[in-house]
Amino acid sequence: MPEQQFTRTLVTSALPYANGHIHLGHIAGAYLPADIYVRFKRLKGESILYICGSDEYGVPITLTALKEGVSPKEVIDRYHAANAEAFARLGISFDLYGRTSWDLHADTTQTFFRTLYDGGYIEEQEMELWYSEQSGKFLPDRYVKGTCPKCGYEDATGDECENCGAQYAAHDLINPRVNIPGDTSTPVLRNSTHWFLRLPEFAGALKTWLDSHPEWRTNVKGIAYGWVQDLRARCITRDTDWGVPIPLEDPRAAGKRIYVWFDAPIGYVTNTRQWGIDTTGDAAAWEPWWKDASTRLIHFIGKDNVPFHAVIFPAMLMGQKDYILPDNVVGNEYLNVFNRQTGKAEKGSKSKGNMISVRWFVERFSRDAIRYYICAIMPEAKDAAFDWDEFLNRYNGELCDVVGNFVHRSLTMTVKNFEGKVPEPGELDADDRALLESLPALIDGVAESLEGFRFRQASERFIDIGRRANVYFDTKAPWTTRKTDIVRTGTTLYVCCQVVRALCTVMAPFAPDGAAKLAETLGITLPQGGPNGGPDGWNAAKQGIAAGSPLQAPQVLFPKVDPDLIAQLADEHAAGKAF
Ligand code: B3M
Ligand code: ZN
Repeated sequence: MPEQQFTRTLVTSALPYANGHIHLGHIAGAYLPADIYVRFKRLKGESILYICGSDEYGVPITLTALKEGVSPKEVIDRYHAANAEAFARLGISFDLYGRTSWDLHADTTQTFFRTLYDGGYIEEQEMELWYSEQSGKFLPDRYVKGTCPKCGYEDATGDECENCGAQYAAHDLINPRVNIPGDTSTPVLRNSTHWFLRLPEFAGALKTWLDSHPEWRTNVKGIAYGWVQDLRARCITRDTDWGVPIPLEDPRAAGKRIYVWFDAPIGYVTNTRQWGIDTTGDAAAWEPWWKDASTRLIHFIGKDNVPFHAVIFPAMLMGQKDYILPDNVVGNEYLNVFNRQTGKAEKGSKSKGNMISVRWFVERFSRDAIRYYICAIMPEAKDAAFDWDEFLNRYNGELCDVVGNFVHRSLTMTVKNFEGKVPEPGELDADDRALLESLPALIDGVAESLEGFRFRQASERFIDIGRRANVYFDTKAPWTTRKTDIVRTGTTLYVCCQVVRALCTVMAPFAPDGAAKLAETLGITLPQGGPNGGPDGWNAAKQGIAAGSPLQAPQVLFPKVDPDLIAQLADEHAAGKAF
């Protein structure tokens, strides 16, 4: 099959629920990889748009509100603002971070629903649901808890077990109990009408579409195929007043709303619409991003969101007739937490208090340090674990010692001995030529990894450029030749400046602040690109930096982290205070 030519790329990251602070697990799953990818593409000058936002409906939010005794609106306002800020501080560079509570979103969602309904893809079903007579309401999702009929997990919800993934009818739940503070009643079963998305209608098309993407990650494909083999109609409404109203003139829709997992992915569309209005004033500016076959749509998500992005949302898009489908769904595994006491990795959990929030972390470390380490251990094919010692060793030992140090000693020596300018090279020897000639391929190597969504490999290849440069620097020993052979020293440092120039570009997606500082020192601009594209600043790195170019005094790009600080913060973390 010939590779499809795309003219623009739309990247999305899963919309985090606005019911808690985002933590490093979120970042490793859906945000950092997407941001690195987007920054790379912007540098390359491709037309690219990066959309995200808060997921503001659903039971997680109303439950938080109930437990805190505040309104759902208060909850979402608080966490929307906090999370938007945390992302910004980490340099996650969305073009728009929207909200599903916007009116515009109700409009997009209702249009999706109506189109599916009119196309015959939505059916009604009368179903038995758990109901609390004490609270006088139905108990959707996590409002009822009980024992899983399949695995015996005691915190299973009404129709789904988060432990074993089983789905079952409400009456199969064992020992149901009401999960509302103050409600001590035993739930009873009652009938209610709901609306279901007829997923089996899309089985053939979904299978064909999945078959056309052999390049997807195996973990994502495995889950998606598993679902497609066993599709059932899925309930897309709930008994709640917190959600998008059902756009049907039907008395049975009273007191019910569209299910959050139906509206949430549509949030990507809403937020693209809002972005179009904000940036162009044109209410139709979003359409090519979702309806033009030359747009490449890529979803970045954590593994638990695969069924929704690789099966259900694509089916919803198919039912709209004129929408494109995702070209890739990049799903990451989980980032666990290494427990220093037990010496084992464990799942991040609120009750264990072992999670590290972004807001806590960005107060204590530079975002380049955080981004670099999380990228270096990114849970792409299997779970990874955050480990304080490893954070220290990899940041200090790789980004600081290998890249930062090479850049710093090269530029310091150059500025000192060559009047603040890139020196004129003398005759090149074999070492000089070997390093210079290897640079384009090394830059391409990083690009190839990024294009293939292999972020760990990309970061290793980036550091590898620094390693080679250090070997060269040590072999050439310019600090010695400086006293005996200034021409030779100039040649060495000229070659070093070329590597520094390449590193400046290559580091930008991973460590944007370091790259910006270095660009200032080198007197170059790294193109910002964006939705309209721009010059190819990535490959421009291969042209190097001309002899005679003025240099500013070098700054420390990556200050080392103090091991004592790590020890102290690891203790705080162990005490559950890193959130
Ligand atoms: N908010 C679930 C989650 O945070 C959900 C993702 C929505 S993406 C459309 O895992
Ligand atoms: Zn179970």
